[in-house]
Amino acid sequence: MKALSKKDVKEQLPVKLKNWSLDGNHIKREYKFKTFVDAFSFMSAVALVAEKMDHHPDWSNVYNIVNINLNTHDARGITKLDFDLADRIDRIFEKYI
Ligand code: H2B
Repeated sequence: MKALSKKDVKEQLPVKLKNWSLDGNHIKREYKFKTFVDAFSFMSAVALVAEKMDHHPDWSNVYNIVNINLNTHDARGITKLDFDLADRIDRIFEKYI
């Protein structure tokens, strides 16, 4: 999987992933939940999808906040896999709003 150019990422992000932004070598989004249990449940659901895709997020959780960074380590950049995983994660999040 070939890394997308910065230009391509900057063009595609606002169209395909409205709540994500480019930050250096990764795309990122912050998710806020009502409770810690919601945040952790969301992470569990994301973990199962990530494992199926064999594509894993770099993330952190503090109480009801989950921060997710995505890039493709093997490509040393951002690829379509990151866009696909981000979209799946956004769909999971909709169940928690
Ligand atoms: N996740 C991410 N985000 N980037 C990768 O390059 C990657 C991964 N590579 N998960 C996968 C696992 C690779 O290490 C295994 C061997 O398929």
